[in-house]
Amino acid sequence: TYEHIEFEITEGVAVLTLNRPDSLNSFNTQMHAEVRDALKQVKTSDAVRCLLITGNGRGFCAGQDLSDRAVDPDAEMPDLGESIEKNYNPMIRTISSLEMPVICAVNGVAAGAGANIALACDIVLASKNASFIQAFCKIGLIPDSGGTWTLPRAVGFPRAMALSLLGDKLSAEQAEQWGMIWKTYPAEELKEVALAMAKQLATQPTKGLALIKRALQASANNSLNEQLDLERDLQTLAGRTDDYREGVSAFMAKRPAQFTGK
Ligand code: T3D
Repeated sequence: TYEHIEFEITEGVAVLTLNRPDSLNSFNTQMHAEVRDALKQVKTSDAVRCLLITGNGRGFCAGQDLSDRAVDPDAEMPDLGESIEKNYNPMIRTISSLEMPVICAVNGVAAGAGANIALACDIVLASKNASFIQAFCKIGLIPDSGGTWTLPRAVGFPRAMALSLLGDKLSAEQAEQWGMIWKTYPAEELKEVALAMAKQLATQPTKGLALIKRALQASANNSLNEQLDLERDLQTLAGRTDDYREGVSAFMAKRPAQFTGK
């Protein structure tokens, strides 16, 4: 059992809930280890076909726990590159390469790495009272956890630059209008809606969804010609799945499809 997260698997959905509400679910070393362990289970378990990440309390995640970084004027500075390499980068790489949809339900403020963990997920839902803050600039740091890559792609370069340099709070509703996230919901509905979406996605052709994710991610760095080649290759793989066969049979027989994720 975990101390700083909650983790359960139900109906094909793994729900990972950050659970240090007193510090707005900021990351200390132990929470990193627990998230790493939970993500490993998600990756290796056949029972999981969708991941939902959310937080307890009034915040989603305030990034790095800065009380672990309170630097004594005489002490040696912590090596942040090491922390990124060991903790944040593997987490973002795992989330973005998981072969299933990852939903983030942003239940409150998402600051620093917390904002960018959300942006690394495939579908971001947020409560109406949530917000996103690229808080790094206010303490002399740069956006990490993939933010310098995901943010400009999500909101465009000028907005990404201003958000990163100013550290302004972006409301979830503004983020929705800009298309940075998928949808906002009243706070009391968010988790229910997110879980229902996750359970629905867990009944879908998981391999196909994973290939969709791969194709869209690759488009960021590909020319049209490269992307056409990639679509050909990934469609070849999709066409060999059991779920494609089932999807076509069910359509032709006018019956609901029973996908196995294989
Ligand atoms: O170091 C490395 O490994 C490199 C990687 C860095 C990745 C990063 O994420 S760096 C960025 C770190 N995060 C921040 O700079 C955000 C800091 N937090 C805030 O700016 C504000 O808390 C918020 C804007 C997120 C929310 O503001 P507000 O007014 O709603 O809440 P609050 O009162 O500031 O916070 C509530 C409590 O949570 C408070 O504790 P208290 O006074 O009730 O005992 C506050 O200290 C605590 N808290 C919030 N964020 C953090 C935190 N404690 C430790 N670390 C935090 N990041």
